[in-house]
Formats: sequence, structure tokens, C-alpha cells
Amino acid sequence: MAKKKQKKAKAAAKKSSRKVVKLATARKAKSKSNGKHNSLPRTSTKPYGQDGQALTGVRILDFTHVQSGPTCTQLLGYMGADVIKVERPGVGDITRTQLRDVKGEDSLYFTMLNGNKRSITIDSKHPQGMRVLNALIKTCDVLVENFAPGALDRMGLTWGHIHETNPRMIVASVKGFGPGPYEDCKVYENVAQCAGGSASTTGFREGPPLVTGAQIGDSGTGLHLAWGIVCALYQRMRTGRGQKVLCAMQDGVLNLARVKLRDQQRLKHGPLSEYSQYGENIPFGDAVPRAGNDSGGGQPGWILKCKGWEADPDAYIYFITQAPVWGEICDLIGKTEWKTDPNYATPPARLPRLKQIFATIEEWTMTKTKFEVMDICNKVDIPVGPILSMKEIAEEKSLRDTGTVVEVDHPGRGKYLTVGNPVKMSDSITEVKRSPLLGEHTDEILKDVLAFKSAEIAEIKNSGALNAPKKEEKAA
Ligand code: CAO
Repeated sequence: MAKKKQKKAKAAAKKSSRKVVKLATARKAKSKSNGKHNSLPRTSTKPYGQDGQALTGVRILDFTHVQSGPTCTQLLGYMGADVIKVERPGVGDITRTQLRDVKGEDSLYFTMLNGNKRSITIDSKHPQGMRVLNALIKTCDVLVENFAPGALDRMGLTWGHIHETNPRMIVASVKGFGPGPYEDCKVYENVAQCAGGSASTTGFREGPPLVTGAQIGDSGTGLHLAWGIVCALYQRMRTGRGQKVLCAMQDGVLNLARVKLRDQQRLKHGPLSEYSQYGENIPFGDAVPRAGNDSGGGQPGWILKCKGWEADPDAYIYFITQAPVWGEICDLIGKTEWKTDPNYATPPARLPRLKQIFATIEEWTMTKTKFEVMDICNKVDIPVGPILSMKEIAEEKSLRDTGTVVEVDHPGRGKYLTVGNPVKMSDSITEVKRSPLLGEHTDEILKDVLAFKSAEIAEIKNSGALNAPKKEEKAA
């Protein structure tokens, strides 16, 4: 009976490891019958949302930790990939215990970045651990890692070794910097924000550089890497081979700050007229200055106080004086004469007066709540945005309805909110699942994914490769 079961599991594992090869051959096999789109399989007749997910059949060996890598693999999991997270026995991803809010339970830092994954504990420095890892490399499509430079090689998992073990495997890495003088540095979020040009261009002109709350260094780079991985999977359909995919955090941040590199080049040709310092007659230096809340585009904007600002730190609205609705703005704030006054009627005439113009608009916004301003302005197409607090976002019904904010139940910590899939697809529906407990799926993966026999599993387990060393102290 047991033998029969093992045989079945082995067959299932073989089948799943062949799935990817099948993806590539499927095109050929099914190409006969589909009219002019003959490189695609036959059009599915299943209802939308019921024919698997975008990445169904893709298996990820998730060797990530902290934030950047886990963001990437969680997004792949949201799209249906089978994400197997490898963690150090007894310890796990360091974020399990960082910023803990519930004693002894996985932190929100961990749970919100590791949904839709399975967890296996493996000591990668143990020979039996390496045996399991090599088996995983054979059956997975992508290895994702964000260790410090050189750490993967020190484990023995060089590109040469991986490529030889599974030529189809894609090896995707986040590093702080690309090749160059800083390539060996360890990097965290704010370091990347600074090195990628974001901090020097954020904040107020009179103040120091500022980092932003959005995690553009970590989550932003994870997002870039996920895009690279999906492209590499697509290319593999044609070439049949894997490749290395690298996203340096500095590069990811710079990509998000590209409009500032645009402005750097514009500086050679004169002052940046849409920056409020231009209107205030403050000369520009030779690098892009901090622009406060100036709009990054061609339409001047600023953050203005709304009713209740004295007590509520988020009673503000972003207000854009878009040229086509200038007349509507003048009507709303009771300055109808500005519609024809040559000092205000055209965008260039307004540029030197933006400070005064926004101060006048603010006199009006301060008489309304941010939501009232939003309602009034939206009716006449004036672009405005309320400054929403995280409390307001957590309570916002429409975000719950769309699955952007999701409540998940966790056996240890109970219910928590997470951010669901920000990308909605009509034929790939995301069900957000809770993060795994440390090593929760170790047995399941050894048996069902790797088809190890009971004796092999016992041998590996007895070796200590999957367990915490006896004296290891569990973090409080
Ligand atoms: N079994 C055994 N050893 C393991 C293991 C496992 N399952 N998983 C990890 N390790 C070991 C690694 O092999 C490494 O050992 P060596 O240094 O002896 O080779 C060690 O754990 C530590 O790995 P690390 O250097 O990556 O971790 P760190 O905490 O020192 O540094 C970080 C963390 C994030 C600074 C670094 O990983 C890094 O720079 N990563 C790239 C950039 C990045 O992603 N930064 C964003 C992080 S999110 O803010």
C-alpha cells in the first residue's frame, strides 16, 4: 500500500517537473487548429477565472528574506505560482521575529510579505540539506534570492552548478548595487532610496534629503524582479533555457525616479519653470533640487490644508491647477477675474505666482473637509487627491471590495490585514492565503514535490539538516 502511494507521489512529482517543458511544447502541439493565432493553444472554453491562473504550473524556489525578495515571490504566488520558501531551521526569515506585535507569533512584517507560499526548513550548509536543495533545483523553474553578494556562491549554489543541474532554471537576484565599486555592499531600503537618487530630490528645498514611506527600494525592486522573471519565463518558452535575472536596488529606485534624471538634463537649458523655486526667483544649482510638494509633471500642484487641519494631521488635499480647468478653479474659489487677468489667465503667467495662487485656493479648501473638496472638484474635473491616512485606507470599503486590502486568518496571530494583488486580471483570479508557519510544509514538499521515499526522508531528518540545532534559542 505504502509502495503504491510512493509510486503515485513520484509519478506526480515527475509530471509536475515536466509541466514547464510542456508549456514550451504545448505551443507546437496545439498550433494546428487555431486559425490565424496558430502559435497559441486552442482558445479555452472554460468560463473566465476558471482555467487556472497566469502562473499555474510555475514552481518557485524562494530563497528570499526580509522585504525585497519576499515581495517579488509573493506577487508570483498571487499569480498562481507554487512558491516554496526555504528557511533556515529554527530561525526562518529574520522578519518572522522583527517588529513583533503579538508575543511569540510571526510578525506582520513577515505575514504581509509571505502569503501564498509554502515553507520548508533546510540547512543549506549541511550535505543532506544540499541534497534536498539540489532536488528542488531539479523540479523548480525559478530560484529567487536576495542574499548578500556572494552568499549563494558560498553555499555552493553557483550559476554553473545550478545551470548544470537544471539548464531550464532561471536564477533571479536582488542585490543592492550592480557591478561596480559598490557591488559587495549590503543594502537596505533607505540606502537604496539614497543611492538611487530619490532622497536627494525628496523633501523641501530648505531641509535635508528625505526618504519616502513607500518602500521603493525593497518592494519596488521586488516588483521589478518579478517582471524580469516573467519575461525570462516567456523567453524560455522559445529558447528552452534559463538565464540570470538581476535587479539592483539602486537601479530599481532610479527607474522610479527617472523624471528627476529628465530634469537634471533639462537644467542645462535653463531653470525648471514648473518648480516653485522658479516663481520665487531662487536660482537653481547644478543638480536637481528638492521640490517639496511640487507636481512632477507639467501641471502645477501643491498640498493644501482642509477643514480640521489643526487637529487632524491628514486633513489635507493635493490640488492640481490643470490648465484646461483653470476657469472652473477661479469660479470655485470666487476669483472669476483671474480668468481674464493677464497675470493669471495663462499657465506661463501663473508660474511666478504659484505660491500666492495656492495660498488663495487654500483659503477655500480650509472651509471644506478633504472629502467635500474631492466631491466638489471631481464634478468639474479638477484633479485633486485627499491625503488618506493608513487608518482611513484600512477602513476603506471599496479597497476591501476589490480585494486590494484583504483580511486573512492566521492560526497563531488571528486575523490581520494584508495588501492583496494590486493587479486585477479577468482570467487569473487571486485568492490571498495566509503566510506559512516556519517549516509547515517540510514533510509535504519532501513527499509530494520531491517524491523522496520514507527511508530517505528519515535519513535526511535524522541528519539534522532540516531541524534547528538543539541549543538554538528561539527568538523571543
Ligand atoms: N541555511 C544555512 N545558512 C543560511 C540559510 C539556510 N537556509 N539561509 C541563509 N543562510 C546564511 C547565508 O548563507 C549567509 O551565510 P554566509 O554569510 O556565511 O555566507 C547568512 O545566512 C546571511 O545571509 P545574508 O548575508 O544575506 O544576511 P544578512 O542578514 O547578513 O544581510 C541583507 C541581509 C538584506 C543586508 C543582505 O542579504 C543583502 O544585502 N541582500 C541584498 C540586498 C537586499 O535584498 N536588501 C534588501 C533587504 S530588505 O530591506
